[in-house]
Amino acid sequence: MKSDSQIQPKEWKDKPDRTYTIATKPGLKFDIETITVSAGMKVKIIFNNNDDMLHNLVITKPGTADNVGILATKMGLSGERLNYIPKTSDILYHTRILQPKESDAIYFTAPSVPGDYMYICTYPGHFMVMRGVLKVTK
Ligand SMILES: [Cu+2]
Repeated sequence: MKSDSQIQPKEWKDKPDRTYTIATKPGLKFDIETITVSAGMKVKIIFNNNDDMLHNLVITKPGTADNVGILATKMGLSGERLNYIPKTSDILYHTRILQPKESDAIYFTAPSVPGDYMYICTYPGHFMVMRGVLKVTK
């Protein structure tokens, strides 16, 4: 399996507080649809694309997932090259777009504001169903 994992931030002296592995399932699904973390926690998400389609994992600000998905869909032919990541401040963290059987990892500090941060796949046509929630608690 090819892996282009991003590198853990240097300022993290220790391992992430939490590591999650999320995979894809047939029918445009993430196999984990809820993750709960505390505000400010250091999180690593490994994303494995087990499917035979292209997918990414994009974490969005509360209430913005649908708009982000629509923006990505409008990227047209340049979308794949840009990982279907539209230019918007509503995206907090994201993997690259993964070919079938590829894997990627992202490291981030959980938002300081509690709330439901939806994660979606922004490949065109997927965001309506391919979604989960990163729940940030105090
Ligand atoms: Cu997808």
